[in-house]
Amino acid sequence: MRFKPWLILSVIIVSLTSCHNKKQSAAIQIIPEPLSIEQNNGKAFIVENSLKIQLSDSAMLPAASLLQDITKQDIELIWKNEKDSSADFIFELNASLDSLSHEGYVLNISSEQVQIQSAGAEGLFYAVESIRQLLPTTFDADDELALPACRIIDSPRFAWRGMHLDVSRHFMPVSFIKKYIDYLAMHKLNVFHWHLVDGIGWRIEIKSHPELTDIGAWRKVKPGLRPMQEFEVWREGDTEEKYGGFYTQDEVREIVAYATQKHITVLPEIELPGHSEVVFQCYPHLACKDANGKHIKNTAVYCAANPQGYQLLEDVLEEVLTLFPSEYIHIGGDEVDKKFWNKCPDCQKMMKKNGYDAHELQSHFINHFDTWLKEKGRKLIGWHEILEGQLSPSATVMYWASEKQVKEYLEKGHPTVLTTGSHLYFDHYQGLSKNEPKAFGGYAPLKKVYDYEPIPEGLEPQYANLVMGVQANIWTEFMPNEQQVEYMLFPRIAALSEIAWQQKGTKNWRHFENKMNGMLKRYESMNINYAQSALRPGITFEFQPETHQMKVRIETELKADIRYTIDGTEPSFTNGMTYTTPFFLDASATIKAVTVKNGEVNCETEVKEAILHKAAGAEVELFSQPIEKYSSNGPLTLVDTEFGGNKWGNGKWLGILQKDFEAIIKLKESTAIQTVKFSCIEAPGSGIFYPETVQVLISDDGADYTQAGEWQLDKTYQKPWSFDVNDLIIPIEFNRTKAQYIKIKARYPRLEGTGVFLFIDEIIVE
Ligand code: TNX
Repeated sequence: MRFKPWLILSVIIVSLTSCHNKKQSAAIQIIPEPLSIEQNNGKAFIVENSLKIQLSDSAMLPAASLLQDITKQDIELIWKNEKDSSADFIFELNASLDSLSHEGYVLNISSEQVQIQSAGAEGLFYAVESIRQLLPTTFDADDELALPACRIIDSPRFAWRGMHLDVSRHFMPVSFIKKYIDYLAMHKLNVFHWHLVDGIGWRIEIKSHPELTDIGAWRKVKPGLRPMQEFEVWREGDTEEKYGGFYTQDEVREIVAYATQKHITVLPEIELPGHSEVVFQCYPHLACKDANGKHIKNTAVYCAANPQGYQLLEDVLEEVLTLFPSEYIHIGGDEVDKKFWNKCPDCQKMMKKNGYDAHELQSHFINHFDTWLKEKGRKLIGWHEILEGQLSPSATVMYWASEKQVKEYLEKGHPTVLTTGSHLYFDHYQGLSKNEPKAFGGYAPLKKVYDYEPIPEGLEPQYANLVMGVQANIWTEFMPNEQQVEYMLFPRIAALSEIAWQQKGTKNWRHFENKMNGMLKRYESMNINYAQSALRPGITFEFQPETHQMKVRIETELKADIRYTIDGTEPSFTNGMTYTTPFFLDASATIKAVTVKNGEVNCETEVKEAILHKAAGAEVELFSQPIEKYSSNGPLTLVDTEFGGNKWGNGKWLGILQKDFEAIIKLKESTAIQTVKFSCIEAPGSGIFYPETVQVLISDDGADYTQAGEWQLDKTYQKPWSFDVNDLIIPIEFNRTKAQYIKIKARYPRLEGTGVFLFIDEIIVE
């Protein structure tokens, strides 16, 4: 090839100019996405060693102090009303911007000055939070910092943008609560819902009832058991290890003041009338009575007929009100087990006298505090179960059931905060459970959270207007420490912030994915223990009936470079292939995949067996129908080569309730077979059990069947039902025989006191 000097020169010119341009117009990336970003070609504003900030109101101080934190510069405050051209930053309160709300802002950056205008101090603060994301991820105080010339207009979609934290199941120290508040502010969230009370730990000092924390803040550690299992408070003299903690009122004040500086409202939650086991270990006389008039020991619910219970709670709330200035007070109200009320002679008497059923008794309890709070100038908010019975119309609801029922609940007409359980429960898994630290259950990976649209389709505007906002919840049953809370919070908090802030219909996953590149680096620079789950490859199979092949997809949620092998060797930067598009397999294989970054493997190897067995894609006749919710892909679910794995709720299983399982698999032609493997799962806590027996019968004509093999469970079903989930592939082997029809029967265990599900997935024929 001839040397072409002009080609080299032009390549240099192109790369120089494109490099230059790139620097000028590196796209502005902000999470949550602002209403509009106009980037112009003007020169950047250079942040000098000391910053002059012009302000006119002390309400602007939190924004100024944030600016100092994020730029690491000294600041000089210029108190003045008229614009001062010598100022680097001008903060201005401008009532004419009210249409953007007090939290919206207009941010103008030119080479001379940065001007921020808002109708409220909150908006100024959020503009500075946006500026944080215009700065490099890491820098030193003496580095030259440039803010790109631009005009950003911003306004949030929802007024309530919340994040909850359960500090009862596991206690989190004050230092972490402050960090948590910083994380919220950074994502423009404005409510910190502090779940201070639950069954196994009382976490707020109450001066009039010191026992609540002297005793109720500490529990016995019972080796081998989870915190809630056989829960007992720890008392002076007990020899067991103790666990717990609580916040003194001074600490609470400190945290509320800290949050106020970040424009975050702290919403305290004091659970009533359920989730209160700990209270009855402190005060046994507040529990319901049994038929013999004795106070019940193990209950979670206040006796609804005992005025002393109401009095205790009023005393508690009285102190809570002095500590928390929030308009709303959360009183819990979820999962009240009414069986005690239905047996307690005092509750029974009260129900009879007032003509209440158990739901109405609950409403009586809730409405008592609704009235009480109203008299004190506050508003009650509670979990959506408070809608059972006759709820006071003024009560506000926090909804935590699944997305499917949102519409139905909103149509009941109460102002509502959506903390939708199917999408916004950050105690749920964010990756395949086999790869994740133990979590509560459920599945809420990053993209599922991101894609959530809170307002259901077809909802009348008068009901849509009842949605005050959204919130995600962190229940800490399985989060023993701060690191684990961070892991569950990040990066999903970024997705939450976009749902809460961005205008309806403007989200764009690809754009978010790009922005997350930078955001993850920012998290790294802040030493945040974010989950890498969205960067771990997931392998899925799709059987191709026409070609009898398996289509293999390897994907990550967030963009990453994937390397894989199909020969059982370890994929790495140098071994295996780079994944670009789905590929096809003609025979069974072990797929191994990793993501790579900067020349190194960036995650543990994901391994999945592709089993292309003889019944793949075969015709299946099902004699026992699954319930609708667990019917997955119908009969094909059993032969689609995609295994359910260890999650029964993932749409890859058939769930059959109180029925024996029976199905016939019809192969294309008479085929030599010698093994049938039956995949099942047990989750006793959810009523899912292994079968007692599995039988395989074979036939060549579909009429006469002979038994080929049988399997019997060799363990007894245990009580109390455990929350462990196990999956099992049962091999049934027999002499190699030719057959076209395979009948599989599985008997469900007849257990007392519970409905029994059989969950069945792939039936492998070899
Ligand atoms: C339900 S959501 C609860 C909590 C649990 C959570 C676990 C709600 C109001 N109550 O007590 O911690 O599920 O996901």
